[in-house]
Amino acid sequence: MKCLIFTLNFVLLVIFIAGCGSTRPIEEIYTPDVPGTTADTPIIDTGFTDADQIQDTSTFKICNKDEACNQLPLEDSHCYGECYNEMIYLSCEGTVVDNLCYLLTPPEKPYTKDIIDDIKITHSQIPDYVYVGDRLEIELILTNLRDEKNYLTYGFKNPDSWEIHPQNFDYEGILSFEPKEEKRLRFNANAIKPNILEHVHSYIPIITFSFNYTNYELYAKIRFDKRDEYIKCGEEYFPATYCSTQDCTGYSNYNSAVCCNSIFYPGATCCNTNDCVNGTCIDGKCIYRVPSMFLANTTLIQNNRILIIISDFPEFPESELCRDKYKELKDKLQLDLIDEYYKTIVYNRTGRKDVVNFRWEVLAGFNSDKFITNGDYTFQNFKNSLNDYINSQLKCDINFDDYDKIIIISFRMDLYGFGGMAFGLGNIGQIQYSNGYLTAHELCHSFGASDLYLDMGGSFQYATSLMGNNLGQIGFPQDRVAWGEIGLSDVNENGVIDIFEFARFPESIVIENIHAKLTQKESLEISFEPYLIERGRKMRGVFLMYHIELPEYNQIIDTPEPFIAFDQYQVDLKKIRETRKIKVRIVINYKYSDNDFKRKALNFDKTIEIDVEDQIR
Ligand SMILES: [Ca+2]
Repeated sequence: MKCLIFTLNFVLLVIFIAGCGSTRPIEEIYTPDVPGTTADTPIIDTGFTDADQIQDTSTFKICNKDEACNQLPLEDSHCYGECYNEMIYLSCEGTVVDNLCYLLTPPEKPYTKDIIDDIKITHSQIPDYVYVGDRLEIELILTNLRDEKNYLTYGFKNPDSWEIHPQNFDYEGILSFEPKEEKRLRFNANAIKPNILEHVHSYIPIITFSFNYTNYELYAKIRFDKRDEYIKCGEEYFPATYCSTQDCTGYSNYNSAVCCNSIFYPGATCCNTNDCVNGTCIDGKCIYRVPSMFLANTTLIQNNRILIIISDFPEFPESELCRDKYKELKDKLQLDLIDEYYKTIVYNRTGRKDVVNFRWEVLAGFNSDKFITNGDYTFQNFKNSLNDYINSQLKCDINFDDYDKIIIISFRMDLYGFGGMAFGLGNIGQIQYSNGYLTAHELCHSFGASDLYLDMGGSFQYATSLMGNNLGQIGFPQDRVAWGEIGLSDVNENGVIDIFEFARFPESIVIENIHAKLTQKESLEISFEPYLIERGRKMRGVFLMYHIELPEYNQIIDTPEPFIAFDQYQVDLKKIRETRKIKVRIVINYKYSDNDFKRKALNFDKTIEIDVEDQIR
């Protein structure tokens, strides 16, 4: 029993941690005026049907080694659809400056005004680049152009990458000039912290003077010095991991980085699949499984029934709370944009337009004062309280279990400063409703995609991606990395685009390759592979939990992975070593939305006696 609790806690912990992946803090959320365009990617009916319905086999082909088929092949392994090239190298789709990939226009040195109130300002020569540890001796030359007396108030500030030591002036003051007089301000500037990675959004100055309240700036970028443990990339050196702030918070950090073709990619883990121990490299990230994230509860090839509940916004009147308001609110919620977004990325990656099938239902007009009485505005309490209210008080005919995704939107919800958050099992919380791409981003987590903006990669190669938090403000949100994570590539390298290996409307659950073995670590390990059967074919599925029992030893475990280990305190290892047999009960439940979006449940419950392999002998 203790083990069961531990396992459940572990699962909750995993779900909770993964749930933190989400969107940028609310104050940074930008609502675009125009949804990202899909006009340049027209969707054409390819007329595909499933491979097993194709009678004419004269068009079959075999995909090349680096291609994948957009149909699940028959037993003969021919592709009856189209073969898609799956060779993926990490490359820069933007401008390369300082061996860094800028997807947006790289910032240039700003113009700085050099005559302020008839005083001309020049300076001694400054190099464009210095190395950390370099010391510059800089002289400003200020010349009064007037035939009369003049003056300048002055002060200065500098970023923490530079240390400034004034030689012949104070930190602030007034400079008085005789007619045509020239004055020189001398100071030392020590480059104390490399800032070459920090010029993403603006050019960082050495020093900013304020002369009569007009800024005058000097510039040089600070390179990392050459060190053996750094990654050499072109002529630059970069650290392998980086944290630009004291506490490593914020997005100016990375824990991994690669240099591919002389371009440095912070946050990436691979240039190509050779760099990944087991997984496949997609857009700079090694992906090991599909769906990639623990949060995922369905795939895009399934029918996804989605319930949206809007609470607390005064623009939605508190009336007809049980009625589905999809038709009147779909434009406000940009639901067509979300449909179109997923149809477009699936079509662009697979050539198929018959994959995405969302059915939306919208409840609106709720007031959380009516159902939250304990001041707890966390998502979980919001959802539970809403469920009670909808069923017990309003007696609506709505069952949360009938939906693949539940999105609750209220500005009062506590999402730890985020605008939206995915919690696993298809649960999503949002504090605003008007940007469809925010919802698309959170939904993408529920299909298996991870965030790309939590480190510096989100400022460089992933800046224009949906999971890099481009919610439409920088054009059409790209599906980089995410497309591999949600099944639109061939991560398991079997020649079939992964999503077409997943069941849509399965009829039953089977398990294969069930193994039990006694290990060197004095444990009994049991593993198996679960599959779904659809029209007689073995397909993959997203299974959320496995219930495993060893009836001979009163062991009961719920685990999110089809793998479990028991130790000597849980089972009699000696006895098992003698008999080489173990009875295992495996229970798997699988729920999905059927062809007509009705909830269907499959249940697998079998007790099997299996042979135990002994690794010690
Ligand atoms: Ca595959």
